[in-house]
Amino acid sequence: MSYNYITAEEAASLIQNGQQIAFSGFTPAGATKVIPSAIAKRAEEEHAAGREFKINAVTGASTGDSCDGVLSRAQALNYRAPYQSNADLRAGANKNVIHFTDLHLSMMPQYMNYGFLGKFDWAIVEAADVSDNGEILLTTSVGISPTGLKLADKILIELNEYHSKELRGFHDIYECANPPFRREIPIYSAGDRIGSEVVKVDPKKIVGIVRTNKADEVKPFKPSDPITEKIGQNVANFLASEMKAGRIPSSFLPIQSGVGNIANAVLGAMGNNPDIPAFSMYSEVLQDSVINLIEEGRISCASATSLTVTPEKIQEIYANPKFFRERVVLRPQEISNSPEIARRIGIISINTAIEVDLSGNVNSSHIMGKNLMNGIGGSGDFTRAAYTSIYTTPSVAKGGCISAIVPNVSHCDHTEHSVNVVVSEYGVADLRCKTPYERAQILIENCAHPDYRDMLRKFIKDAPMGHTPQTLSNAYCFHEAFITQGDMRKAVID
Ligand code: 0RQ
Repeated sequence: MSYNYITAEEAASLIQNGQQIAFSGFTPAGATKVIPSAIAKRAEEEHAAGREFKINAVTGASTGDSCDGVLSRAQALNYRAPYQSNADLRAGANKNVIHFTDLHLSMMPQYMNYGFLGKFDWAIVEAADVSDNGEILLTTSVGISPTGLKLADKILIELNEYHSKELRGFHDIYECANPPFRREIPIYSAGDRIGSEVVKVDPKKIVGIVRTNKADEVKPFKPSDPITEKIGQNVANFLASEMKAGRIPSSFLPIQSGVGNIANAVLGAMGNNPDIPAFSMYSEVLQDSVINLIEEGRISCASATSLTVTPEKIQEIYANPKFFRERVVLRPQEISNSPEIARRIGIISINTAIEVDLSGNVNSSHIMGKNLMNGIGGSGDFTRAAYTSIYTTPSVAKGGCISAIVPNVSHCDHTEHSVNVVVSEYGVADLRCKTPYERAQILIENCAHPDYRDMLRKFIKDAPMGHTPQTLSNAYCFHEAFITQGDMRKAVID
């Protein structure tokens, strides 16, 4: 079949007010760039002419500025799920002008399949290649693309020549059957392949292809600072000691690691630790540090749904595709983040907390109980199913005015029942199988900043006897002090 090659503006002109679109992208990796920008421009023109124009956008996770940023600034988003990390989208969500829901990433494909999100008018997906018979070679992420391509009435493709056709063989596309017909997902180790290299669609659904040549908008990391480095070392030393104690087998266990500077520092420290053998990753995002460790032989293989690497790193991969194809598998997020597989293969999950309370509950997503930061992302998919779940956090934020260890979290994403270990620059709180009073004490003495330890000790000491140390009238005294006086150190515990 011969396709209709069109401009981004022609593609945008096909989109109608109120339509729902499944976009590719999991982080800026594999996100569409030119069609969303053209949709944003169209929205501005429609608004200037006094007409309504907003879309509902569902993606794998966050995207790049040329998708989430432009659409938010053009006030072109009505609904958006399941994760974001863009300042303009965040501002819209926190004013409730963009209706945003924060969802477990592994659940997205099935929420789409079951109809929980309604009908999909379009799938707009970045591809490295499209064959005449409708075989789509995805680029640097898989995310929700196979499900979007299957469910949407019509498809628009950004055919991005920046990405190498050598990506063929990196992807492993597999879709689960719907209950009650679903069987186990037959993955028994991180590198197993069970699906196909491409997504197959009815070519008649592809109404247009837009040619582009653009790198993913992945930003380089900030140089690591002493605090993130210390957190990384604390995690690596803890894992080495777990192996020594026989709680991690000598072959080690697969690692899941979140995104950002702390995750980068943790993987760097694990790579440098001589007591940790080469290990595998069963994760959602692969950052630059993973590519370095694969090249050094410290990571044996890595499974994820996105290759969130800088342009410099992706060129290293494209220069040596055979080497990386044997060591990297990109899966749909339903599979990369599957709790079934995480529990089976015994992953060690490492994610970042905004705050942790004295029971061990974790807030990963909201500031002062109300404003969305980014979202939970895949942290919940892995935490609940992990062999050992770890949360990292600097002990304080905003120059010491905010303690990351608080009497009660202002929003709860991961409960004390799922959180095993907390790590700050001061040390490691191993909460496994501890009582509520023991957990509180270990968190204060091992992870809290010294400026806050006496206040937290007083919270425990003054609490009336019960199974869990708690005084409801003081529960949010740290947060109240920050909101009213700009500093949690001014909290009064009475
Ligand atoms: O604010 O940007 O204004 O300086 O939060 O904090 O320390 O730079 O760390 O970039 O790794 O982000 C949890 C948000 C941490 C992130 C979170 C402020 C702090 C700073 C960023 P500024 P840092 P990071 C992977 C799996 C989601 C859960 C997860 C995240 C800004 O890691 O979104 O891991 N995780 N998912 O000052 C007020 C506090 C604060 C605070 C930090 N207690 N109160 N502000 N900050 N703690 C994601 C995917 O699945 C794709």
